[in-house]
Amino acid sequence: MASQPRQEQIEQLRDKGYAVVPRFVPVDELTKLNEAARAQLVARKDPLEFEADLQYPGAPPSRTAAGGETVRRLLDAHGRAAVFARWGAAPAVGEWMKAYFGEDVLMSLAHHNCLMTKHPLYGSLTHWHRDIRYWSFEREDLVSVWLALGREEPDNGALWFVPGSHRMILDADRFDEARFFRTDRADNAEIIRAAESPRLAPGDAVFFHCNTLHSAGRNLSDAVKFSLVYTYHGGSNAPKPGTRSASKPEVGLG
Ligand SMILES: O=C(O)CCC(=O)C(=O)O
Repeated sequence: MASQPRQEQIEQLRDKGYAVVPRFVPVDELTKLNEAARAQLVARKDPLEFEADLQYPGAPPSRTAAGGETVRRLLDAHGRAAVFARWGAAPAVGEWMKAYFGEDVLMSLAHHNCLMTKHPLYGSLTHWHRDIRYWSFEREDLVSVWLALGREEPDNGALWFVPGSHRMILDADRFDEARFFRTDRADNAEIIRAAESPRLAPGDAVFFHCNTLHSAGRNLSDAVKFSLVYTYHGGSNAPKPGTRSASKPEVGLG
């Protein structure tokens, strides 16, 4: 099946808050990304984030408990491997983002910029949230690209999205102290009922808005799931000075 034209993908992102682009990464590059991902997981070089640090549901209670050394994110993907950096600033990504933002685009090195791993057994689920919760920019208009290096389906911890949630006005009391979307409220539960989990094949990409409510399940398969994730914003939407969002240099995509 042929991909939708880019403009339709962008309209879908504007409407639903996310858009899947099948076969976004060509097979030869996907092979290199997978080789680099596996080598990086074996090398375990800092900066790493562990499941035990996050304490999401299903995570080991501490780094010394069984499974406590399970890696959740290999941070600074851009600095880890040439092929990761190449995909962060790939022309296909840059053109997509420029068409969406309608101006020059910058990639944040402070947000996402990671290789996400989800392990069987100790890989935790992620509750409903908006990525913007800890980000500080002039406008809440950023887009992330999630590159699936392998298949991603509900049984191995795939993402779930609430269509249209990026356009919803949701007061602070709909979220808990960690700014997860509260599931104990009937009005929130009604919203979550509309969630969809797009099945991703290896090399597929999901573009999603920083205000789109999303979550992800546990990995019930027997293989680690790898995804490369970067975040972008338009040149006119600067990170606020003094915040974590402004703490690292950014990469221009022209
Ligand atoms: O893979 C997951 O558990 C979801 C990760 C996620 O939503 C995030 O890091 O914002």
